[in-house]
Amino acid sequence: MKFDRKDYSDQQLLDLYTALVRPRLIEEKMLILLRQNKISKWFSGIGQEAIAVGITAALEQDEYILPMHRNLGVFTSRNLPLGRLFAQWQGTMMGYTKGRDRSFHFGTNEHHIVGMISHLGPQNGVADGIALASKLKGEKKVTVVFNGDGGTSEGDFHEAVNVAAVWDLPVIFVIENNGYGLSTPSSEQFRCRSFADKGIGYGIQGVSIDGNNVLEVYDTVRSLADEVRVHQKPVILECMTFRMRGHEEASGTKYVPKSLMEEWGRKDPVENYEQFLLASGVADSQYVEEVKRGIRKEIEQGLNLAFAETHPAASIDQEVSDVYAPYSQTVVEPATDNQSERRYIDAISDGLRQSMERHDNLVLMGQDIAEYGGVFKITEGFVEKFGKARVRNTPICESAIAGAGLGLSIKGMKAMVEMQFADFVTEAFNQIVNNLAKSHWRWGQPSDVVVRMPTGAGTAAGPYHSQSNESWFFHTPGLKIVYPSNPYDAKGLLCASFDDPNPVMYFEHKLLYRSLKAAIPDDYYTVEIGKARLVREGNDVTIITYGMGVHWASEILDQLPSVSADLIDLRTLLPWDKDAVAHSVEKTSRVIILHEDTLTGGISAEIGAWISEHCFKMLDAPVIRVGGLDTPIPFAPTLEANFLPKTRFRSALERVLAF
Ligand SMILES: Cc1ncc(C[n+]2csc(CCOP(=O)(O)OP(=O)(O)O)c2C)c(N)n1
Repeated sequence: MKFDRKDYSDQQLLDLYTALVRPRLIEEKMLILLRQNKISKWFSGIGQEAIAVGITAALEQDEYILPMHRNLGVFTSRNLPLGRLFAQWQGTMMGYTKGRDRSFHFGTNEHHIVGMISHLGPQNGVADGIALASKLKGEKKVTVVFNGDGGTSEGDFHEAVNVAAVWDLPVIFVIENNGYGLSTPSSEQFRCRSFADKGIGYGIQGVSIDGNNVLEVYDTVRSLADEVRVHQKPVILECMTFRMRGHEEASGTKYVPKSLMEEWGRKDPVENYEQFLLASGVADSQYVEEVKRGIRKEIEQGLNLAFAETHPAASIDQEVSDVYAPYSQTVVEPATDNQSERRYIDAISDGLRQSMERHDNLVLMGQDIAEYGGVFKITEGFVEKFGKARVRNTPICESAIAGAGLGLSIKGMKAMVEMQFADFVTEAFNQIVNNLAKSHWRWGQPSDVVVRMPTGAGTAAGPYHSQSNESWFFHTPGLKIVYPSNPYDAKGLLCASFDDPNPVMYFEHKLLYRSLKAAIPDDYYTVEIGKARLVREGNDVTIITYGMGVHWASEILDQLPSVSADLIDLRTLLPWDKDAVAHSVEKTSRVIILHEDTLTGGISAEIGAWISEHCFKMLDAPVIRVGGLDTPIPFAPTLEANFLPKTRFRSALERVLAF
């Protein structure tokens, strides 16, 4: 292995050595502890340390790094206190996740590190968001995200590189090409000759280097980072390396030919660099031993701290209270009595515009939302008013964009992600339920993102432009879900969603866009999230619904003047208003729950179960649920009407009243 020291001083070379030996010695210690059953699992980076160490050393301290499971060197090079790092691995309170997540699955803004979620690829979209924030703030910073060669097969990698290319984001996409993804060799994972070649496909620069040569990594990344900071364009950096141990310790390396192990053993990054320093007289053996002795001491001290703690005492309150970022909403009243007649769609547009004015750190992202104004024209005229930097057309990359929302939050910004149709949220599902929803609970990072979801049927648009999918998210702790049924709530809840630092799924019914009008305040105002509205008051029955259901139920009640019903519009589905429901059930003793979404596992199932458990003694009849048929949504209007619950609602209502 050839080392070219260029103009680097002896001290720089020695610092790099210390940084390189530290993760190796920690790992060696961890392997011993693993054999002694003192730690539970270990993902080894032995043989790959030069990449994490060289890259981290080449960056500025406040440039974000998004590492993977083999990048201990990133954490040690950013000087995380070892006691805390070891405590994190042990799942104790001194760690970074209050014992909630394992190994390297955490971030620390103090050290400008955003750790992975298990799914690997989503890191890349988050990196895009961080880089976008840096770019918008004019910071001239680079963001570095790590990938294994296997992880590049994921759509998330492709989407994020594409977005970075199109948006000229200052990201270095590092690929540690170690020949295997778990047991799968490269030949069964990808066909490209070199990952540097992929740069051509994305229209960006691609570079391939020896990832075992710490000087080459350091030197390349220093100059690449300089270029990226100035030219604000992404780069793919492939680092050739090898994983000398199993995927994780229990899985072994039987599938790896011995010759490969021997060949790469000779290229060990730590030993080779040490030999270079000794041979060139930059260090002597006494120095090397001193460095190692010092690090071993740090490790022992760290372990003493970490092992002094036991697993956290569990507290339901503590666990539940960290699901959402702390926030207490102050409802904003309109400044004047001025009102205008606005359609539901105008109300959304007004709320969005006034939120953009209120929050100068809010960025809108979605397909065709810029000059074109969005497929429903909600953002028409926004580019002229707010500029293209804040009103961003996106490639068809829902996952990367949702991830970018989290990245923007990490840099203190707010994001709106518009799904062109709620149906397409499937592409961003992982980012939403695993990243956005969990980041606050895992490591205290709020996801200040509103995902707008044009939803619902009634437009004869078939199975992929009509779905109600709110219950997919209802089951996910960490999200909030709002679903306005009228123009007043549409604007007030949207504005409230942007004020709230938590991720909010904002459902807007397409059929209501242009069919519903009301006089609403011209000024900015908010509606309380989590608060239902009593649309009609009565004594015989409680109707619980939201969205289109509010209008269907009103229509049927108009036809049945003798029925005296409380009609509750939930408005917020997560967290839903239990008090309003209990209060009404206590009065009426009969409940029917209506929603457009399919019945099985729908939101009515949860609410019905809750009422059965908590209001059992108040009930005079079983809780009746009415929803869409348990089928996909058909295209032909006759079939679609048959799918929707409206026609079945009246007889169900009569049934509950007859009990
Ligand atoms: C979406 C997803 N699928 C599968 C896995 C299981 N898994 C974890 S790591 C891994 C191999 C990753 O290989 P690579 O990206 O090359 O990284 P390396 O482990 O070689 O550093 C697999 C299959 C996962 N974590 N996430």
